[in-house]
Amino acid sequence: MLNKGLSEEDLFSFFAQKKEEDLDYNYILGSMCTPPHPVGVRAHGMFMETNLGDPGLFPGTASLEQLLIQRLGTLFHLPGAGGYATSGGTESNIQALRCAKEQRKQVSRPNVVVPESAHFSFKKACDILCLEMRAVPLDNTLKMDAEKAAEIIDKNTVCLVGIAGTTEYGLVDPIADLAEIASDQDLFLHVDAAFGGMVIPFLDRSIPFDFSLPAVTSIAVDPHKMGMSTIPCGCLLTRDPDMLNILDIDTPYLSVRKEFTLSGTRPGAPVAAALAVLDYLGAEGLRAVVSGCMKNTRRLIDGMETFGIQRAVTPDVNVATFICNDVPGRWKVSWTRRGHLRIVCMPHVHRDRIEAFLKDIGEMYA
Ligand code: 0PR
Repeated sequence: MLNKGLSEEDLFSFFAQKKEEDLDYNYILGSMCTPPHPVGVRAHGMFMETNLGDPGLFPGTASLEQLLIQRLGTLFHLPGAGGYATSGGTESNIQALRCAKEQRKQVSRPNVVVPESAHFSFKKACDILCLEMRAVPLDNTLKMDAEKAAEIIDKNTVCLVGIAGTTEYGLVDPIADLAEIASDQDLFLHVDAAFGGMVIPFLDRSIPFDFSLPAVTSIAVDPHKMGMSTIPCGCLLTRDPDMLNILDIDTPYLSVRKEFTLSGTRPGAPVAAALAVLDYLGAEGLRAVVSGCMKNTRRLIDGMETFGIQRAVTPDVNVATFICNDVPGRWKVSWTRRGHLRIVCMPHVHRDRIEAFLKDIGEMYA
């Protein structure tokens, strides 16, 4: 701690210098984050001091959270869905598994069945909740093999998980097949649509993944990814609007008597930002964003293949992967655990960025 405070000028010139050290989004091709939409930034600024952890003090902000959940529930074909705003996919997945475990309290050695492609947040969740994580192998298209999932499920399984928009390959697991299994075995089915939830509803092609499948119990979706809100904003949606109450604990001195959230203090600002972006763009605007991202994904894949760099899979959403070992240094890409080059065509990855990348990589492989 400094003894004497800095002048505002010195402080912010230091901060500006630090900000300079951060990478430029113009060259970031491997992230699921994107600069927030300007209306999101404006809304965030308006609600900076609000705390949803004590909603009775901020009833206006709390009603924005309800609106956000209502909008997303409607998008997922269930306007009356329950849920709340989390800090992101990790918290949503933890909370879904907490509910699933709590619903089957009598199971002494509970397990969760997830695809091998599941995000590492499930490892954290299982670790915290003392759940055994059973990974289901993928089929040759790198999607969860539903038949194998059915074989791995047993009487101690408390939750089946499918991914709608896998982190590494942008694929949607066969959620309709998983829903059939879940319905036959009366299982909790959680869909991790942290990335895909804001993409799949706006694709030209319809892919079943949401509450339109009666067996889907809960869905994780992150406005801070394709929803262009400020960070952090995830949402957990539940078919039963009261489901989360199973996690209620007493909060005797707050403006509410009980809470089911994982965090105590929760920021209202990114929640307002998420709603602002949804309501400003509307379905039409979001469809245009997704359509642009998908066009760029296809252009990238076509362009790479003209250089002989083959795609690893044909993605369902805007994540492109390639059999490729190296890219020109200034581009920040990522690599999957199978060693494939991975590029996420987020909203900031405009067509001119794709063309600039293709030009660079074309020269490298020429
Ligand atoms: N589920 C899925 C399908 C995800 O892709 C992610 C994050 C999560 C859950 C967890 O979400 P939170 O990170 O919001 O808790 N996927 C990205 C990833 O691991 C997160 C990310 C974003 C990482 C930007 C790096 C980065 O630069 O790739």
